[in-house]
Amino acid sequence: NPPVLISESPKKTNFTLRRRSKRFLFRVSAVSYKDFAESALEETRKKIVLEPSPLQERYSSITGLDGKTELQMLAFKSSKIRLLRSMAIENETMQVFDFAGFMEPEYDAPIFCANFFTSANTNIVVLDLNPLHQLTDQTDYQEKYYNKIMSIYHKYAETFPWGGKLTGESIKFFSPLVMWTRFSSSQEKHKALFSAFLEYYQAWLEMTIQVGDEMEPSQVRANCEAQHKYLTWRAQKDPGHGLLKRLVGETKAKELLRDFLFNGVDELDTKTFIDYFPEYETEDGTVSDKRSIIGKSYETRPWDSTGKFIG
Ligand code: BLA
Repeated sequence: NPPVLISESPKKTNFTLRRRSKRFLFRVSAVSYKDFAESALEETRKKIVLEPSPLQERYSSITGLDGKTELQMLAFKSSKIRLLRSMAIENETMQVFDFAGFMEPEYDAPIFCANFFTSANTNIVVLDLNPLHQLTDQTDYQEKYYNKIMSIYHKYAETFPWGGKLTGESIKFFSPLVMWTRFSSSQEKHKALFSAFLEYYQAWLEMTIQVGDEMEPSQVRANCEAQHKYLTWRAQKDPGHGLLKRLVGETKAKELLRDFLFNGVDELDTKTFIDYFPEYETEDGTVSDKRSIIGKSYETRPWDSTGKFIG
């Protein structure tokens, strides 16, 4: 079923800008990612029973160090979904959205991943069902989850073209369905982003409903380790860290990353970042501060239109 537009999401907001002692009033389209989260949750409740996550008691909202930035956190679980969580950050000049869904280890369904960063005029967007297992050597995983729904990607490919070079390491966490794009703000684009978000989300939700549980202990262990590797990468190297630290301070940012956003990194397995990504080990045995060893890569989309990896 096509997603329905539940609310007129991108809102009109007034902003005043001071420049050379004159005041200009701008009417710009500011997007409200809190509405994105509410719509996804509303869709979820139509299909499955959501329970509050224990994380919700500890994380609901935070005001940034500037006294003006609001961070809103939501966290749920279901019988199959280990964690469905959202963080929306807003101030006068910026909106950030990080919405993710992680399965219990008995299920191998992908990880839902929406990361939207909006500032004055630019938007950086990653929207994907991140594969739990490598698609290159698990072709049945691609067949099981992606081949049937490639039309969702094609529907938005023209509106949201490939965003250009990105951290090379990121590609292996992405699927052929990924929407990686940058664009200037407009109401039309934000409206299209809202429907893309709901459509990707509904595809994921359907997968979580259809997926059967693994009975083989070795498979459950493999799912658990794959999710832990993903969490370990993002808790250490996600591009949003710098901004999050500036907004709430280093201690709070670290707590948000390890306990809320990438919850499970300290529980699902005991392997360390260096165990998974030894190329980041420095001479004294610590993790390199570098965001990337490979560097920026993939000027163009590394999948063909059928979703085959072409590098
Ligand atoms: C930039 N965010 C980016 C970029 C990517 C992502 C690919 C482009 C820069 C790069 O190539 O690294 C997103 N990368 C991802 C995602 C995965 C990944 C989702 O590997 C998953 C595996 N973004 C957020 C949050 C903030 C944020 C919560 O999701 C802030 C709190 C900010 N992202 C942010 C900023 C940039 C960015 C400020 C631009 C700065 C930069 O490029 O370093």
